[in-house]
Amino acid sequence: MQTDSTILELRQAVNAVNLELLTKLNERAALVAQIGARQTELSMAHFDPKRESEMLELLVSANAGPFSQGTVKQLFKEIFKASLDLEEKQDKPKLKYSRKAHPENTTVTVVRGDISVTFGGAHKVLIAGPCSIESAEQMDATAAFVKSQGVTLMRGGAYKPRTSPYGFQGLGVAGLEIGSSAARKHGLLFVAEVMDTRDVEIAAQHADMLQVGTRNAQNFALLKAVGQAGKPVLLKRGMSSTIEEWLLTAEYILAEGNDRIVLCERGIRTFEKWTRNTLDLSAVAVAKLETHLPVIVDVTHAAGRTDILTPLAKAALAVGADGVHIEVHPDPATALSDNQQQLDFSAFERFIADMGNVWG
Ligand SMILES: [Mn+2]
Repeated sequence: MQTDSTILELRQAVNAVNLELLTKLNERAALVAQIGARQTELSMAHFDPKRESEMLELLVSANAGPFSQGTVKQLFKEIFKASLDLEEKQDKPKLKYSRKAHPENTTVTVVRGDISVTFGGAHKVLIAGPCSIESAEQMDATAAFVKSQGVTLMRGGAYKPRTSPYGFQGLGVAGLEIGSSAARKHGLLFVAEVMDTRDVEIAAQHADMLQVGTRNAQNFALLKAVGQAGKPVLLKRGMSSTIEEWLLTAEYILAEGNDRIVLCERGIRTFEKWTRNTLDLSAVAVAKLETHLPVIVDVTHAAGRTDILTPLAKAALAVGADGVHIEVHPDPATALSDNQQQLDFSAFERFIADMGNVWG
């Protein structure tokens, strides 16, 4: 088909305008990038809705057509969005969690005396223990058992974030004492969740690693306090956090000067009901790519059931996780929390056998 010579000429003119627009758009982008850099220096937000609406008003009042006001707004909103993306993108290498800022893997060592475990190194790490600390007998039995299974880092909750205020809230300081003494007696390290800034100091005295749980993933005061506590942090992903929000959570702790952070994917909320949460293995792969921090997977809370933990743990390690977190209890049926999803000792032994020789 032959093209009309008038159309050809007009198209040439359009090409020329396209190139002019491109030059102008990039001129604009370069200016915006300078503004963005200055805002970052001053710790100011890039997005300013007032400024955007002023720019749009100015454009609409200057618009002589043929584009409608709505079209002009729409086009410029796209340009504003692209500019904001540019500003955010140029900040990203400056984020402390970013692999761009720190290309090598960070290893996180949890240590007390001559007992230590390292995340992100050559070996995969298994964290195991009960959901809640309930009694000295329960923790003593669990500690002896997990030690016999080759575990070095035992978990146990002294402060329990429960959906109902009438659910078991944990033993608090008494629980921390029980957990740490059981760990010490059996030569284990101890990780415990902390929920309140007021408890960080006492928790740090008893635990070798502090956990920030999924419900506190955006408790920024707690993140700052944990960042200052001088202990390694097990940082769970919020059940409704995007990957970016999760990593920015780590940034809060990093910004306090603490880079001993182990990220933990624990399943996110979706429409699915046959698992308690949906284990997001993509997030593990993305976190390993985007950050230099170790990443582990909590299979227990992701699944909410005991019969798929081995395949989930295998999948987690296959996708690049540096370890697995799992709950085990001497008598899960009588546990004061999460009694549907904790393994008993014989099921834990089967889990260890099925996983094979993967732990360091
Ligand atoms: Mn639990």
